[in-house]
Amino acid sequence: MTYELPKGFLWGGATADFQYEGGFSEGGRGLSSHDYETDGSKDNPRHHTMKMPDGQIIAPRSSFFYADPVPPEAQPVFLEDAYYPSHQAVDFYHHYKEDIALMAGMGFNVFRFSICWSRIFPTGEETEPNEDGLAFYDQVIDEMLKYGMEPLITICHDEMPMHLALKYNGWSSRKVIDCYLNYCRVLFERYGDRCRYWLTFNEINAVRGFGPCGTRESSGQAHYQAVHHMFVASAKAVKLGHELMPDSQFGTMYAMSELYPASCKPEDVFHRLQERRENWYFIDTMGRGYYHPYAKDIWRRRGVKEIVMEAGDTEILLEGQLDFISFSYYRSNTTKAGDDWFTVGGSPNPYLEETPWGWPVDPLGLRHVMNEIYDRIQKPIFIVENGMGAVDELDENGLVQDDYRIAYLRDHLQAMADAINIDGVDCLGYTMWGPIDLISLSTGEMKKRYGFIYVDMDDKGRGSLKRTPKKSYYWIKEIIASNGAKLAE
Ligand code: BGP
Repeated sequence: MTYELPKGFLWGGATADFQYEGGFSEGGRGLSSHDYETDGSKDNPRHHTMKMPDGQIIAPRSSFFYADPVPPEAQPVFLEDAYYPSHQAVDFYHHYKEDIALMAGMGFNVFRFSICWSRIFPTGEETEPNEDGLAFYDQVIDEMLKYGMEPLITICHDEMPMHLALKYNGWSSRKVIDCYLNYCRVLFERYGDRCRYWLTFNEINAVRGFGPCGTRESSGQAHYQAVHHMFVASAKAVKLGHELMPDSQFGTMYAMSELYPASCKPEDVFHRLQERRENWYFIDTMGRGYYHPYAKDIWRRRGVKEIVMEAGDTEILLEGQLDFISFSYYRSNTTKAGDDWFTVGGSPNPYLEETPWGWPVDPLGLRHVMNEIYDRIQKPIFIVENGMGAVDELDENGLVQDDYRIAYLRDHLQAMADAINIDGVDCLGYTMWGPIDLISLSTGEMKKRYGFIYVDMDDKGRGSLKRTPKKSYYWIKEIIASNGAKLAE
């Protein structure tokens, strides 16, 4: 069986503004909810730096699954001795021409990036957008189009203007839906003539805590209410987008690890179903346009008393269904009765190797997930993140010989091609995470690198920021040029 993919398959890379763009105080950009999040490491979680009214500094953990609650009276503060990776990131803001040319050099025909909401609406509540911010993304889009690269735009990648997070407690308020739609309208009117593919949110099923969805509490009630507002906002954005841009196609992005029961013990298998539904909850609601009956069981188990809905919410969920289902896939997880991803964590899988950051490597899991999603929601899918975070060392010639990355990507791309060519899954494309090294979301490090292109920068932002293609750069170029056929070699 060939690994060659159907004609028109989209090959590219994916990034997020606060991990890649930098330029945080330039071009009229407002503060974003990740801006006061410190760096960290695998064993040292990232923090928000906050000040209490009595001057006491507090540092709640910001890691999304285990985020600490943020007291309502706490205000963000920048500390002189802290490092905030989003401020410079790897400076796409000033390197976009060079970076896009490098991506074009690999043959990318799509590039996924996120627009920084506070670059367009600095507080989220202005009546007029920030023209400098809009002009920046005009230049980025035009530069991509020069090379025949389709933009795939994430409207909201785990962030929001700080002002909205503080004033409204993020997505827990319906007010934020209006702010978001205002923002979407501006994007659609400005870029709709050049951009077809849109994602309303990133990893909507994973966002918890103050950074990603802006709520100060990480409790089930606050979280699921905020998520309901995000569902409504997404559906309204899809409807508006289809009206303003008839050729547009919309997805929302989900974090989709494979999930195995730790044994064939019926209790473990049933527990796997319940844990899996914590993810299906998001895909089912947005892909089908209504809450599945099992939602009530999730709310009960997660301590949700009631999801407050307004008249029209049910209708809009149906009207604003997604056109395709997009997801990230990095790893698999294993679960047994008594495990809880949000509290206890999962179980080890003795059959799989792990990356240096402890993420099990599981290419066949990708094929399985693609099938599961496509069987469930009969809409095209789109893999919009995949890749391996690794420590890259420069050799004596200043090059990175990243055979481990090539092996990871080859195995995952072969699995993807099998899902398409053998299992018949309709997949629009594949965008590898972080084609140019960027800041890690979970740890805030630079050391955890994903790219085909090395960036000379360390964990504290020191370095020339020089970009150098790695061995994998030349490998993926060949794979893309053959539309996958060379994966067989
Ligand atoms: C996803 C996010 C990305 C990205 C990626 C890799 O959850 O959508 O923003 O960073 O994971 O994770 P990390 O950077 O923590 O290695």
